[in-house]
Amino acid sequence: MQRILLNGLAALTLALGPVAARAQHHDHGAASAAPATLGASAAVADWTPAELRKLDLAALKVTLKHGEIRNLAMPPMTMVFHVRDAAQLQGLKVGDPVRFRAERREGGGFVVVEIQKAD
Ligand SMILES: [Cu+2]
Repeated sequence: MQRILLNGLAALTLALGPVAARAQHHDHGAASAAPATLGASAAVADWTPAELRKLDLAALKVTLKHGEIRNLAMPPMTMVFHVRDAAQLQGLKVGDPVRFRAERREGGGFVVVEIQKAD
């Protein structure tokens, strides 16, 4: 009985193996294709998903709970960013899902060069 079960599992693993391998290759292909569709802006700074946690219009600062920022080699975290242009914060409110592009700022810290509400 147990022998039959093990044989069954082995057959299942063999059957699923190639499917899993193909799925991984598919994901990898999709990820590497993404920067090409974003065009030149991807070379400047990647779009990163985040949640808007705090807005300080007077100080031109936002607190973002952000995903990995590839162009800054930064892992996901919650932190404060400077904002270059206050106009980009119009229509955004705390709790909004957003996407943004950030760069290292002259004089320290990081600056959001573009931010928009995510769908
Ligand atoms: Cu960060």
